[in-house]
Amino acid sequence: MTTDCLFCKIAAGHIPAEKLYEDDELLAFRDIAPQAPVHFLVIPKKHIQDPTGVAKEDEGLIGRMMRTGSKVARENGITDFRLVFNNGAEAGQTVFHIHMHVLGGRSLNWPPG
Ligand code: IU
Repeated sequence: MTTDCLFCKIAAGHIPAEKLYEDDELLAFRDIAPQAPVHFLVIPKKHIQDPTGVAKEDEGLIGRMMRTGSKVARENGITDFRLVFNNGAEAGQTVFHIHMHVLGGRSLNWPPG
């Protein structure tokens, strides 16, 4: 755990979150500022700063994030959804612990802003 990282603190249970799924490696929880009727985040419990920081050994973990996000989306009533990883401030990343947004429950525009 990185002590000054908000998502490490959520993963460790030190800060509360509305959890949708949890196992030894991953946590899914609702975004506090939802941008769609269904909007949750999937994070690894291991601290990885951003997609650029994903190592070869993490490839399986990232695959599990996608599979888990898709399963939790279906469990929350959506079959069509968007998966988003922001990498870096200019791309909209505000929390520097890798996270996958899962958004759905309304029509989503493309391209994003
Ligand atoms: P971003 O890709 O780094 O911009 O996404 C960070 C998300 O984390 C953003 O959608 C926030 O609303 C969300 N979030 C949260 O769910 N809980 C928090 O305590 C904080 C941010 I700070």
